[in-house]
Amino acid sequence: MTTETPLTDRSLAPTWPEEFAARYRAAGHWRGETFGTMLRERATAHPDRIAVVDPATDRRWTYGDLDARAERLAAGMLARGIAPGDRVVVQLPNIAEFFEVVFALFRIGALPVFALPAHRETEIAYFCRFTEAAAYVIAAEHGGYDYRALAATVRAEVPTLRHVWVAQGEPGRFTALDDVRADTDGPADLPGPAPQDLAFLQLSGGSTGVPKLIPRTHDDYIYSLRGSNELCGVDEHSVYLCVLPAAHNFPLSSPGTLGALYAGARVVLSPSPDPETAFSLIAREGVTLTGLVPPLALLWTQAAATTAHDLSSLDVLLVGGAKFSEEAARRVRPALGCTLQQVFGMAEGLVNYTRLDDPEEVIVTTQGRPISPDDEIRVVDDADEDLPPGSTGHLLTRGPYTIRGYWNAPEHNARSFTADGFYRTGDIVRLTDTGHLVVEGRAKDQINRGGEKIAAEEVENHLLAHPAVHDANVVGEPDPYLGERTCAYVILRAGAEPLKPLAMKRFVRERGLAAYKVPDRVEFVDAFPQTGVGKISKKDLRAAAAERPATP
Ligand code: OOB
Repeated sequence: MTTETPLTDRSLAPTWPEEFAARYRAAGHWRGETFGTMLRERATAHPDRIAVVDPATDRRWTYGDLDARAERLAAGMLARGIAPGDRVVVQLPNIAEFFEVVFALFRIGALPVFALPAHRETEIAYFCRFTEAAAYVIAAEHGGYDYRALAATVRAEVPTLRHVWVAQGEPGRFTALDDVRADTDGPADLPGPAPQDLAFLQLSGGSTGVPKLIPRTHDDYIYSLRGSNELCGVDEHSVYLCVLPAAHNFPLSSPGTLGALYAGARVVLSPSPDPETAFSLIAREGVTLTGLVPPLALLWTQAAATTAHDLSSLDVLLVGGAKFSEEAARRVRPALGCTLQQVFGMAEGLVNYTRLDDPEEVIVTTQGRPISPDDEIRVVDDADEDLPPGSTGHLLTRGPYTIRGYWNAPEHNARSFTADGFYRTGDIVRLTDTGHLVVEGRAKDQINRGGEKIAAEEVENHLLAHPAVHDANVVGEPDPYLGERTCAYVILRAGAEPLKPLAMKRFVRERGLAAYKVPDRVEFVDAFPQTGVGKISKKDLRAAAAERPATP
C-alpha cells in the first residue's frame, strides 16, 4: 500500500481537542505517565517483587527482571531499525514474553498492534499491510498451530515487514527473540514517547468488512487502569489471573494485567481457560481476581461445585465482553464464594463496572456504571435526540479515555463519531435511576459470539468470494452456551451445483480466517426476507434463525 501521509503522522489518530485535554489534565486524570516510565518506577521501588508468573514454563519474573529484559530488548530492536512510531504486530499466547515485548515497544515509542492468537492469514496480512508494520512477533507454535508458516506467507505478501521475531520455540527461518535482545545491560538511550503519544493500536470488534484500529495513548490508557484498579480493589497485594487472550482489551486493562502491573501486583498467566488449569493456579498462586467472558463464567460456576482446589483466595470475578444473564450472574457468589463484578467495556474506551459494594440486585441485573465522572453518556433515538431518563436507546459516549477516532480511517470516523466527538457504540442500553447501564441489545451489524466479536460484513464478503454464491447474509442466532452464534444464509447462483453447508464452512476456513468467524450454521435459501422498502431484512433473518431448533 502506498500512502501520501507517513503512517507515523499523528494526524492519522484523531485526538482530543485541547480544551478537553486541558480539562482531563486539570482533573488529575491524565498525569503525564508513560508505560516505560511506569515499569521503571515499579522496578526501582520493588525490584524483587514478582511481576509475572508463567506457569507453562515455570518462570517467575520480578519487576527488576521484566524491566531489565524490556530495556535490553528495546535496545536490540532499536539496533535492528525499529524506530519510534513504527508499528509491530504482536501475536502471542499468554506467555511472559508478551510483556517483555510490549514494554520494549512502549519504551521505544513503537506501537504494538494487538493481534489475537486466533487470527490467521487474512487478518494478520491485513494488519501488517494496513499499518505498514516493520515487524511481526509470534510464538513458534501454539495450540497445535504453526505461526512460522503463517509468518512466511504474510512476509511474502507484505514488503514493509522487515522482521519476524519468534518469542518462544524454534525460530526456524526467522530470528529468535533471544537473539534480538542486545547483549548489553545498558539503557536503550532514548528520550521515550511523550504521555500524550500513542502507546498501541488495539483492534475493534467492528461491524465493517475490515477491522478498524483503535489508537490509545499512554495518558488515556493509564487513566483507565488507575480508575479500574480503584473500582476493582487492586493493590500491590493483588494477584490477577489472565485467562482470556492477553492482548484483548478486557484482560489487558479491566483492570487486567496492565492494571495489576501498574499497582505493583502480580500477574499469573493461565495457559488455558479450562476450570481445572485455572482452579489449580488460583489455589497455588493465591489468585485474588480474574476476568471471564460469560460462557467461561458459566463453565466455572458449574465446575466449582465438584472441584477439590481451594478457591478461597478469589475475591472478585469480573464478567464482561458480552451480556451475562441475570440467572447465571446469581450463581456466581454461591458457587465461587467471591463477588461478581460485571464489566461492560469496549476497546474504543468507555468501561463500566458494577461497584464491589453495590447491592447484589444491582450487581446481577446491571452492567455497571462508567469509571470516570468525566465519562459523558447519552442515550439517544435514531435521530441522535436525547431520550427521557429510563428509556432504551443508542449509547453515545465521550470522555478522558474514549478515542476521538479510529486510526487512519477518516470515512469510518465520520460515521462512527458525532460531529462533537461522541463515539457511537452501536449498543442499545437503558440507564437506571441509580445511574447503572443495562445492555438491552445492539444496533451494529455484529455477532457477539460469547465475547468474540464478528463483523457480519466481513464474513459475508468471504462467502461471496465462492464462485457458486449469489448472495449471503450473516446473522446471530441464540445459543445456550455462547449467548449467540453465527448463521449464514446463502443464495446460490442459478444453475450452480448444490453445495453442502460443510463445504461452505470449509471454503471460508481455507481463506485463512480466524476459526471463530467461520459460520456455525449455513443455510441455503432461495430468497431473503425484505423490508417494506425492498431492503434485505436482517431483523427477519434473525427472527427466522431464532425460531430454529438449536442444531448444527
Ligand atoms: C470488550 O471490548 P470489545 O471491544 O471486544 O467489545 C465491545 C463491545 C461493546 O460495545 C458491547 O457490544 C459488547 O462488546 N460488550 C457487552 C458487555 N461487554 C462488552 N455487551 C453486554 N454486556 C457486557 N458486559 O468486550 C471489553 C472491553 C473491556 C472490558 C470488558 C469488555
